[in-house]
This record gives sequence, C-alpha cells and structure tokens, in this order.
Amino acid sequence: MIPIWIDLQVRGDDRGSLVALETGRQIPFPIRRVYYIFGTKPGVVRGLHAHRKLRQMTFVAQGSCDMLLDDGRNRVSVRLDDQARGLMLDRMVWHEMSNFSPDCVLVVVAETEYDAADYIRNYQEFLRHVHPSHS
Ligand code: T46
Repeated sequence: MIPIWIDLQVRGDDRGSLVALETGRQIPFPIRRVYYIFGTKPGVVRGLHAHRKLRQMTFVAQGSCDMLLDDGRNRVSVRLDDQARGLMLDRMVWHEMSNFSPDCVLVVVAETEYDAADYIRNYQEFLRHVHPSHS
C-alpha cells in the first residue's frame, strides 16, 4: 500500500496563501461533492470503512490528523499536516482517521454524491471483497 500524494501549488503573496483544486489538474476525477470535517473531539477515530466505487482526495485546510490506509494486503499510516499536499483515497481502501488536532479541518473532494450503499463498514466483509478466493 503506497500512499499517493499530490503536491499543490500555493499561490502566495503578501496577503497570505491560496490553493486551488480543479478537476483534471490537481484532482484526477470529476468533483461532484466537497465536504469537510472539523471540531473532532480528542481520541475520536472516524472513517473505519472502505468505498466500493468512490474515489476521493483529502487535504488539511488547517491542523493535522493521521490517516490509516489498508488495501487488504498492507496498511500504512500517514500524517496529513501540510496544506500544500493532498492524499488520494482510492476505492476499496479501508481508511481510518485519528489523532485530530483540535483545529483540524479535513477537506474531502469526492467523485460522486453521497451514497450510503457505497460504504463497506465491516472489516471482514472488506477483506472478503479484496480476497474473494479466501472466503
Ligand atoms: C470518508 C471519510 C474520509 C452525509 O449526509 N453526506 C456526506 O456527503 C457525508 C460524507 C456524510 N453524510 C452524513 C452521514 C453521517 O450521518 O454525515 C454523517 C457522518 O458521516 P460518516 O460517519 O460517514 O463520517 P466519517 O468521518 O466516518 O467518514 C467521512 C465520509 O463519510 C467517508 O466517505 O471517506 O470521511
């Protein structure tokens, strides 16, 4: 499981900084939805699912958090703490977000509208999808 990072161009001047996200440039899929997670309480773990079809990219607009990625073969934990870097959240990757700083604003751009049926929330079920011959 090798995390896919995207480096973003920060357009800074003496007023501050700006990062733009555009389909076909920084984002390798059409953006149909944007959401952000903030005010996460200490010790909380979010995510704990994989998506069947959905591809997403995540960014921290502020603060930091950890993201565990698991493709059913390997798992890796990375830290999101740089506003100039995005992390790909591919389909069929189990992911868990934790260790949120109190000021963390985690921005997610997604390829489709919200669809609860796209979530696999049971880890054993996720493994059965990844390794169908083992079930
Ligand atoms: C993901 C990770 C990174 C909606 O109504 N619309 C939406 O677009 C989303 C994303 C969520 N919701 C509702 C569903 C739940 O009642 O908001 C509530 C919290 O969602 P959830 O528990 O799924 O949040 P996380 O932080 O566990 O996961 C979210 C995304 O749902 C998920 O797709 O990949 O962030």
